[in-house]
Amino acid sequence: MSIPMKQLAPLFALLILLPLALPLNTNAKGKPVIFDTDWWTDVDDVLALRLLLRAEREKQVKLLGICIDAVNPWSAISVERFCLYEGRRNVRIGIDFQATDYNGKPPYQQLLATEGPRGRIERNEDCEDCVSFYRKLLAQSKEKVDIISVGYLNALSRLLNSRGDGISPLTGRELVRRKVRKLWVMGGTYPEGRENNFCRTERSIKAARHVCRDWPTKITFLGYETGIQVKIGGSLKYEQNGKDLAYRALVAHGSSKGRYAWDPMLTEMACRGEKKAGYELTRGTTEVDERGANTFKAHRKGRHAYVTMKQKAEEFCQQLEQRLHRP
Ligand SMILES: [Ca+2]
Repeated sequence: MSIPMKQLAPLFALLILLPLALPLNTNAKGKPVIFDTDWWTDVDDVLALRLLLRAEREKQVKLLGICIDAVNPWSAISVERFCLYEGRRNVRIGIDFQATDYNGKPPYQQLLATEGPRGRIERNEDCEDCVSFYRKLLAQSKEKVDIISVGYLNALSRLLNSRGDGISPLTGRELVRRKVRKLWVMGGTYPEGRENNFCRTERSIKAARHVCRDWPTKITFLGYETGIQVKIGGSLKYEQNGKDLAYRALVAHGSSKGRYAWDPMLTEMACRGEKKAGYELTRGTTEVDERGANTFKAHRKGRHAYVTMKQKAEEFCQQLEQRLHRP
């Protein structure tokens, strides 16, 4: 049977529009999450995303979308193609298009963009800006959403500053207050110190100060001092004769023996909950100064908390290392 082109035209139009109008992932079970990553100079974001997508397959979470908070030429295409490599299609991606000043050479993004399966994204501009991305996902979600931040906080700061618009009459802060359950942040050093995700640039410092001061929900932080005790990923060398794409990203980063697990630990904890994942909480308030250094004032009713490991570091290593492999 042949169908006249005229009848097919609306279908083609719909197919062209599809990348910009993907349905929300509302049928999957698990708590809804948005992943916010710099996907930039460090490779632990790649391992974190692998763990997150595994948690989604296990129905612990449902991934509503990924926000990239630092722009490089291969940001969106490499994120999408790594997701496809992991078997996750149609992931919604937003970008903070203002964050073009995190200088450096992207160590593994071109590799993922070249070697991963081809998807619908060819350039960053195929994605929407982080503010409308977040506002849409939050406004449309019927359940409260957890946000997992393993990068800089500039996209979340811009979300807080956003005004009511055609997506929602609510301000960004009010939208967060009503629609976000909890924010999970890899950032800072506890109880005090100076760490990259807060202090890297003027942009990251301003954003970290803003989010720590004004974010209206609970925040759980995992700091530099925790991730530096756990190194993972080296055993991926034995997966697919060394051709596993996450392992090749580690090699491209110069971390063939593994990388410290800041982002993977935070992500796994966000999926499972602090206690189940083996952490103890200290409640209080995190403050960030104009140099990007942070202090933590402990008090029982604080909206913030940072975590310390209840198990030995080797146990975290073993558990996370194992979860990086395909079951
Ligand atoms: Ca990161």
